[in-house]
This record gives sequence, structure tokens and C-alpha cells, in this order.
Amino acid sequence: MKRALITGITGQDGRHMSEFLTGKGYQVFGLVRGQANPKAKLVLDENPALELVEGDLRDLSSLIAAVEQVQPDEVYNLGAMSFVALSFRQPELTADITGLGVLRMLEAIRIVGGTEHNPVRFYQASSSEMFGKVRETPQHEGTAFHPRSPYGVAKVFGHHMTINYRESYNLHASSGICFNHEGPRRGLEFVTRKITNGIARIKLGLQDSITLGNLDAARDWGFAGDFVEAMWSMLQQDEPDDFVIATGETHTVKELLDVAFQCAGYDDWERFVRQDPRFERPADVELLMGDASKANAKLGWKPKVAFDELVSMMYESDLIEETKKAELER
Ligand code: NAP
Ligand code: G4F
Repeated sequence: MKRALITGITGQDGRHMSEFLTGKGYQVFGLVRGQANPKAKLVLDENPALELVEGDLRDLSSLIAAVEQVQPDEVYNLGAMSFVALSFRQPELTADITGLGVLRMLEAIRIVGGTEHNPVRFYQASSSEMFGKVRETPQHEGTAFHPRSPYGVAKVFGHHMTINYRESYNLHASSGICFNHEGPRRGLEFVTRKITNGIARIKLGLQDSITLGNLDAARDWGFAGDFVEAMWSMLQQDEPDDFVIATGETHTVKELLDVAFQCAGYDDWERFVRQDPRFERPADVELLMGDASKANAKLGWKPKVAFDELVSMMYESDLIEETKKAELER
């Protein structure tokens, strides 16, 4: 039975990866931080086969202890301060968790090591935010980085550290340069979920509008469940490498609003949307669109869930969740 250690187990991708790897017959361990992490119960309820270990990406000794305890075959480093807007307000914390956290995880693996016949394989959650002010469209593995946020800069650091450990220590270390991926487990702070949840609440009469920032930004939005399959597939290759994971389609926030409001039967989203500079960033990434042809050719990966299906899946899930909450409050 293969053993996998997942950081960021309480996040969107960690929860998908936990289920996916358990389904593949892995023994799965998830790193949780804090003395009483409120999301620990949720992830154990979702996957009772999961085992939790304590540790924090800001604390090297805790990561060494976790790797010693788990003795993983594969480590998926999904933990991060992942909210771009917050990274402008807390840049040092972002550099520490999202940037230095990668170095600490790599160090923990290097120090503990695997066996000669069974070295640890490492996955780093790199990001399309690294392309930032994009130099070309679509973006591929060879496109130059120009990060536009403290988060993007921290991810570039983690990305290069992963390559450095691969080249210096012969570590099987791969990065997925993942474009935006979403789903019902997406945090409410991200624009897709903020919109689908807001529309569900409007439909139920619980709120009357949604307040947003930049509506012209365009993203390549895919489904998180599809993306974790690509991450796993990277660690099954003979050679480590870096791969863009994306759908190849791009949509503006306005297009997202159109599709999402239509799911709820509204044709006129402008009636419900307010704009507030509070939700704008000091610098934004205007356009992302990925070219995942390398992942398609080498991993046989392609996305299964289309943009409209993804938005509808999220809206329907939010409607059910908000209806349940409203009934409980009655
Ligand atoms: P997410 O939902 O925000 O989850 C982040 C996870 O990181 C949470 O489990 C969080 O745990 C954990 N974490 C935060 N600080 C930590 C620390 N100091 N030590 C240990 N764990 C810590 O993010 P996601 O969407 O699943 O994304 C997974 C990874 O992919 C992240 O690295 C993200 O930057 C990257 N990524 C995401 C996307 C995307 O579109 N989703 C695209 C490209 C790259 P708590 O519950 O304790 O806060
Ligand atoms: O949903 P977002 O916050 O995602 P963003 O910034 O693209 O970052 C996500 O994807 C990255 C991959 O490219 C990940 F690395 C990262 O961890 C995260 O998962 O914002 C998307 C766009 C932005 O241009 C933002 O300015 O939507 C725009 N937007 C407009 N109004 C808003 C809002 N974003 C948020 N979160 N909230 C708004 O009210």
C-alpha cells in the first residue's frame, strides 16, 4: 500500500486529493496546523480512512517529524496562503508560508530521506499567477514569469526551489503550474464561489446583491476534481518535470456572471451586482489562458468538466447548502 502525505488537507485541493488517493488504494495522511483546527472534523467525516498528522509549513521541525512519522512514498505540497488579495495585505506571512514553506518541505524530505530503493516523490502546487502580466497567450511551460502579487512572487520562489532540489539532490520533484480550478469546495473568498453562493442567497431572498471588484479580468477556470488527477499522474512518471494544467479556455468575470445568473433563471445580472474598489487589487492579472498540450501528450491528461457545467455544479451545490442553513435557522 503506497503512503501519501498531503499538506493543505483542509483546503479545496487537499480534500479532492485525499478522496482520489484513497480511491486508488493509498494510505493517506494529511498535515493539519493549529491545536484545534476547526476543519479537521470535516475532512475526517468526508474521508474516514484519512489519518491526520500535526505540522505547520512555518515550522521545519514539525515537517521533519511528520515525514519521519508517515514515511511517505509521495508528498503533495498543497498547503499555502493561497488568496492573492490577502497576499497584498500580508506579504511577509505569504512569503513565509507560500514561499519558504516549500523550501522547508523540501528540506524535511532531504533530511529524512526515503530509502535508496524507495525515494520520496514530491509534488509542488505551482500557479498560473506566476505568469502575472503575461508575456504571451496562451501561457505554456516555457513562458517567462512576471508575477503581479506577493503571492505570485512566493510561488515563483517555491517553483524554482523545487527545480533546484530536483537538480541538486536528484529528488523526484515535479510542479503543476495549475490555472484556476474551482468547485463546490472552493473557499467563499474566491470570485467563482463568491458569485455562485451570492446568487443562491439572492434566489432564497437572503441577500439582494453581490459586491465585486475588477469584472474585466479573465481566467482559465477548470474543475478541481480533474486537476488532482493530473497532479497524481505527474508523480507516476519515470522522470520528474513541470506541467501546465489548464482547460485552454478563458472567460471574464462578466462572462462568469452571465452564465452563473442564468443558472438561477436571471438574464440581467447587472441588476444584482455592485462594484467597490475595496475588492480591487493594487495590481491584477488581467488574462490567463493555459496551453496544457504537454500534460496531454505526456500524462494523457485533459479536463472533463466544461466551464458551464462547472458553474452550474457550484450554483446547485450552493443552493442546496444555503437552503439547508436557512431551514436550520428557521
Ligand atoms: P486552499 O483551499 O486555500 O487551501 C490552502 C490549504 O493550505 C489549507 O488546507 C490551509 O490550512 C493550508 N495552510 C495554510 N497555511 C498553512 C500553514 N502555515 N501550514 C500548513 N498548512 C497551511 O487552496 P487550494 O485551492 O486547495 O489550493 C491548493 C494549492 O494549490 C495551494 O498551494 C494554492 O496556492 C495552489 N494553487 C491553487 C489554484 C486554484 O485555482 N485552486 C491554482 C494554482 C495553484 P488551514 O485550514 O489550516 O488554513
Ligand atoms: O478568484 P480569485 O480571487 O482568484 P485568483 O486571484 O485568480 O487566484 C486563484 O487562482 C490562482 C491561479 O491563477 C491561484 F494560484 C490562487 O491561489 C487562487 O486560487 O480572483 C480571480 C479574478 C481576479 O482578477 C480578481 O481581481 O477575479 C477578480 N475579482 C473581481 N471581483 C474578484 C472579485 N476576486 C475576488 N476574490 N473577489 C472579488 O470580489
